[in-house]
Amino acid sequence: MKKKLISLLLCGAMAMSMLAGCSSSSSSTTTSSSSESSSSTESASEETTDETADTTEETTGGQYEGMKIALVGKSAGNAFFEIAAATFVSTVEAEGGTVDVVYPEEATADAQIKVLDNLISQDYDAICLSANDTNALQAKLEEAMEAGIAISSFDSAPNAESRQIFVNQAGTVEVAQALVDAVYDITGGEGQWAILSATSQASNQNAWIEAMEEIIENDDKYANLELVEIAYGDDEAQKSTDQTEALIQKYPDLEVICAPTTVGIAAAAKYLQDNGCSCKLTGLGLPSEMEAYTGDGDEYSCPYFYLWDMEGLGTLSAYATMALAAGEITGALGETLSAGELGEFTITEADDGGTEIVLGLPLEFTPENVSAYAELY
Ligand code: RAM
Repeated sequence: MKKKLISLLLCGAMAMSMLAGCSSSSSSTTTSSSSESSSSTESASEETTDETADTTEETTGGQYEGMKIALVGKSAGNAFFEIAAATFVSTVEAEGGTVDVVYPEEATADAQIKVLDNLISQDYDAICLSANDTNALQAKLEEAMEAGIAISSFDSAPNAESRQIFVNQAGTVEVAQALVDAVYDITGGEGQWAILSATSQASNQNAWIEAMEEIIENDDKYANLELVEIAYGDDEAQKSTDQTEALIQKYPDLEVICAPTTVGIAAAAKYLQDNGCSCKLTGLGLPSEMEAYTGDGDEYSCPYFYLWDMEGLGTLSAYATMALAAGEITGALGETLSAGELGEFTITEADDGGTEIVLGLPLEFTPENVSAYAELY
């Protein structure tokens, strides 16, 4: 609260600033690594071509020899998917299979349907996808399953009828609870906060937001937190920056923005820090993109944030997809999956009535550990 007070006072002195709650220049911030960080996300909306992983490397004659898998992300140019894809691909290749990593032209269901249309005719054993929409992909994914293609999902789940299994990076409620508690802690338990999400249709972001709202409604502890708006930056860096600016202008007393998207949080972190805003930030981010903005001092926009084991996500998704395609699991409740070094997992019931495998708990990134994690992802 003391830190908050000081930064409010600093900002108060600049009440004439065009940006409510922010100082007018970026003089107190480090900008070199900031721009590096944003450039990796800025390209997200521009890279639109299908990207195919190099599948020509020698395989090792593993237990899934010749298996052909497609991995479909939400959109191109998002480092989150590139990182998850890297371990997914290496895990499958080590077992003798191949992976084509394909990104839709934009983060929409229609663009993913186009991708799926193309993949269905190409003899894949399995498709593993992060869904841009909960229900809109159902007909196309059912068509794929009828054609004999195993359908798994990771990161963002299509509805229960559209998939055989969902690899959930961290329990939905656990993620929501961590974020709500961070907002509570950073605001000091009361005040205005806003959510900066990805697209309005994103299954995973909507599941987290719904769970956050439920937690807040059902516990008086959070009664003094006022959620003023849910804004959507569409997992595009520029749009996320614009949405952050709009929130700051619209709500001069805004205390915290929670961005449950790696693209959104990185864009907001840079904006808030460069403009010396008193509004702080938390959410889900990549340590490598958030390192420059994470710190205890007033000059940093983010005190701490969360994500999960990114390498584990790629690895577990790969093992689940291979086991499904090989018929070793069907995705039914109670089945077990052996995921190499990650160990054994049991298939459990997901909140939407389908099944899932949960990788683990959310990881917290603080000023103390962010640099070490930034070397990983
Ligand atoms: C973005 C994507 C992804 C989400 C992360 C946290 O990169 O929206 O689906 O899991 O953020």
